[in-house]
Amino acid sequence: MDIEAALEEIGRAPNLERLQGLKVHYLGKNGQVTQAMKTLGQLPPEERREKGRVLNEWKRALELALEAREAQLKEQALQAQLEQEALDVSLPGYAFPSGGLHITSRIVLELVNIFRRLGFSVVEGPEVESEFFNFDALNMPEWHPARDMQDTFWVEFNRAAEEAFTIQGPFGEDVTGLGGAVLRTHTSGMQIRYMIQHTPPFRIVVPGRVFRYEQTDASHEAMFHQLEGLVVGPNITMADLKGAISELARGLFGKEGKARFQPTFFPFVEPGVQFAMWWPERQKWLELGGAGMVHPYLFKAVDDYRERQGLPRAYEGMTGWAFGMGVERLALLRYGIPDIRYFYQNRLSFLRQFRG
Ligand code: FA5
Repeated sequence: MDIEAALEEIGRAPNLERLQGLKVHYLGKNGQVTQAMKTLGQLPPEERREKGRVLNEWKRALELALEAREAQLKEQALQAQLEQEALDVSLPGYAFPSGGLHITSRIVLELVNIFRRLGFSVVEGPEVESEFFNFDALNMPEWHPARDMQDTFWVEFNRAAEEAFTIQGPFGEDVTGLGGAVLRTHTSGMQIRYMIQHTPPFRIVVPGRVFRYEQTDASHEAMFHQLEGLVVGPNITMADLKGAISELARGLFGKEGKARFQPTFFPFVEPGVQFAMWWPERQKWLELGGAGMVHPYLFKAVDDYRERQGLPRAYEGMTGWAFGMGVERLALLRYGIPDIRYFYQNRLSFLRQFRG
């Protein structure tokens, strides 16, 4: 065995696997040095001592060389890894643009939170609605001129879609056949849906998207949002309605906030009012929505439907009030936005102004 060549080979081992192979080759159980040591016993004593000394020296030298090369290779691997994973802290960072809520969503949340504090629950309903819930049950039968107050998008199902699509009633039943289907023109249909499913007393608000087949202008969009409110119980009065809307005005505009009511007509309330809020900053009134005492016709329509579902009548002797207001209108006036059409053009320069 050539010890010089062996030591050199170890010093040049290209990697840890090869090094391990060399260790086995020389010092393993069947390695060259180990084998040579096993033959010592057959030698005469003089030779044995000398050869034994040499072999021990070789063994020691090989062990040292293996250790040294192993340390070297490990150090090289570490350096390579460090170089590869190096982080240049002087490079410019990545930009993380953050999103934000749309101005409409922000106002809806603000409104809903004011009502939550007043003990209202928040519910939502379908945007594709049956004619029955959007009109008929709200005291607007087909021939009623009041239907013209809200120009309507009618939904026609083609036969394939009709099979796949149904409008569900309050109990999940199919009500597609209750008249035609419309994109809801207001959130008031939810008054009926909720009353059918629940027994009074209760207080709810319903935020949602509504649609009207209208010529758009600076204050009219074909898609906008409303917030509906409905309170029903044994002794609910117009005074409660005024109190709630006035409280809303204070929630939105601070201590100076107040509300004004003027008589008007909606088929589903009697008496009906429209309401405006005082905008202290600009010292003017903002027309925001309609309201009134729930028309007895609605309670009857609801109880009739309940009866058809096998439920007890629940609305005899009840009174209630309801309101519906335009969410974008409130935003327009409050922020001095000149045109409602800006809301859904999705121009970032407009939307970013209202990011919180
Ligand atoms: C209604 O929709 C009634 N459902 C409100 C109501 C509910 C009355 C409960 C009584 C009881 P009206 O069509 O006036 O009413 O709409 C209510 C509000 O929605 C309006 O005051 C206005 O703020 C907003 N609005 C109506 N049409 C548009 C439109 N095209 N674009 C933006 N906002 C609109």
